[in-house]
Amino acid sequence: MNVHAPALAEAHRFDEQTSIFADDVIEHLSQHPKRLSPKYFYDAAGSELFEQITRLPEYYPTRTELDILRDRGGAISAIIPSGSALVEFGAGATTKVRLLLQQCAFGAYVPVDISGDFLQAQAEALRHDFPALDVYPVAADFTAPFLLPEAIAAMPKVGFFPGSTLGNFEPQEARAFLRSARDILGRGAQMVIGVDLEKDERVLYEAYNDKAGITARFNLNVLQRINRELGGNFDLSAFTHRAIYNGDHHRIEMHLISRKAQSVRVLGRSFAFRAGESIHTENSYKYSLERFTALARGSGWTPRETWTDSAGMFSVHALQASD
Ligand code: AVI
Repeated sequence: MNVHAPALAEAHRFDEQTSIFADDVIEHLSQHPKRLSPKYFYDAAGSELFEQITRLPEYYPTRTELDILRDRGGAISAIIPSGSALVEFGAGATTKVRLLLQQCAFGAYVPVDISGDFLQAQAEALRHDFPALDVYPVAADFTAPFLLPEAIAAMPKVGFFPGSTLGNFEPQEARAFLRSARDILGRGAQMVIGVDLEKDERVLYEAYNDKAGITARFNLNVLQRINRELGGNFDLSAFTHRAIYNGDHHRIEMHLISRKAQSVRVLGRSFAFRAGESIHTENSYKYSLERFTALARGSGWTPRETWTDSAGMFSVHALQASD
């Protein structure tokens, strides 16, 4: 992975993150079938489009998870030792963590995110609204090992991974993430994690094919990002959004489909597309409660409690690190 990054950085004067992005794009567009990693959706424009998605009538996960966190706040707080440090893997909108912070007596909050600027802004807002809370932001890729701040060493640890972001990991990546989180948080830790559930295919289809076309814009934005950051020449009007449910793999797949035979240049390289050819941009895995529980058990965690909404759309799990 990323073997070309130093050469690309040198030639284009890229910073480290852009070099890795460039290297991944070249590698993944050279594969058959072509693909792009979903982690590259989230530049400033992509993050804003994702916020819009979370408010769409068809996109049930965000509001359903918020309802569960709100309704089950008492039960969640009952299993969390007071004075625990809450370690959030990835720091997006603070709406969900605010619900936990309001309902449980945490002593510290540690948001972990690769985007240092964004992290500082979120940390400042939380310090302002929760003056008694110590906030220790950590700028790191939360899918790789990182060190927790020394200041929380003696506190009980609670991991927080909402939003069913786990669903965007391939099963082996999900297992690796849960194992790594277990190692980082240590013995006796707990984890609160949101997981989207399998359901009627039509509901899933509509959640990723919204009428307003925001998900399509979110998907296409990754091509815009390649154009802007890597000097690509994708014609966005020559690609179309496609999201389908793949029942065999229990996942929504997002693709960008080339409307015609065309050639696209990125960083001096040419990529040929057939009419109808896909770039596979995202998988969003949907779990049954049994499959998620088995995944957690196989990854160093013992399921403690599971909460769902009354329609069984979404689940929130409290896990305990296995000894
Ligand atoms: C962030 N993640 C859990 C979202 C999902 O539902 O898989 C990303 C997303 N993709 C399209 N719509 C939302």
